[in-house]
Amino acid sequence: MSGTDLAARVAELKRRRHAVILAHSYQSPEVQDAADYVGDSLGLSRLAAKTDAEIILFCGVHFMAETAAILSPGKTVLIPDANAGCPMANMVAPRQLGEWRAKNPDAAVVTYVNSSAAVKALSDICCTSANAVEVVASLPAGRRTLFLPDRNLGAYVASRLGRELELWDGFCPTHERMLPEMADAARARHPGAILAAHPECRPALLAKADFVASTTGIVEFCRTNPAREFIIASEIGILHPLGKNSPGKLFHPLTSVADCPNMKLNSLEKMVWALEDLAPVVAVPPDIAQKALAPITRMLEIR
Ligand code: CIZ
Ligand code: SF4
Repeated sequence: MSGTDLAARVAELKRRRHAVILAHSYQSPEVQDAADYVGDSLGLSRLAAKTDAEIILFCGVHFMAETAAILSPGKTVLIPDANAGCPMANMVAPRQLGEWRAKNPDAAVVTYVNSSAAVKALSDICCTSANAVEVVASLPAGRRTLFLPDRNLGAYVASRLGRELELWDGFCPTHERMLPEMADAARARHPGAILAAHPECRPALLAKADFVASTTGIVEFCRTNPAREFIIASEIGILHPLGKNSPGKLFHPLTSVADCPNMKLNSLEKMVWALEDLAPVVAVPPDIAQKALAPITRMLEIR
């Protein structure tokens, strides 16, 4: 089947199944275009909780579908490819967090949503890249704080707030591939362009950026900024919503190697299969879902 035929088949199955399709802005363009909503993991999970649809096809990575399942008990959450995991989320196991907590019994534990439900279940509060600064700022300033799994986002939050955080040594392999010298090369290629970067990038690269924000923050910044030309240091899927939201502006990826292979496991063909078979289902065991809901809810109350 051609891409157009597959997209038509997805639309037909979606109607027949009364499903809603959510896609992360790091998905490939054709997957994003087949979705009802495109956004970040938190925005999409909020939509998942609100929708009347009983079936949610979540085109993203596993932890995102898990968060949607936790916030939408009773709904069926499908993911096109069950192997679409996030290496950063896999860099901390529940046992390791348990040990870290035991060594720091008085510390608060802030967990980035890029983590498994079982790790969230052992945490005090969650955060996303859009609200990490506000979440950490909500904790008492003198309180010892463990931040996981992303050392880069943690270091960024610490520097923004002038606070010390204990950082887990995790990172996103895709964002880590972007190096500070690439910023100099991109600026030389595109003089005058504004450099916007995601806080999962290395601190030395963030130091060279004009603006640092989450995916939603970058899209909004570029849409409203009067400049016409931008260099983007984030996963390259974001170029698609950037182009759609800011027609007529020019976006250059910092590098084409920032392409997350896990995000790209999902495809139109696998979306068809998922809607035909109602599988693979992403389900979180009820005891873990219940424990993980508390730190997620605490985060949602802040922002
Ligand atoms: O939370 C998300 O969706 C991720 C992984 C990135 C972002 O900045 O939105
Ligand atoms: Fe995980 Fe990085 Fe891929 Fe996002 S881009 S899913 S953080 S590996």
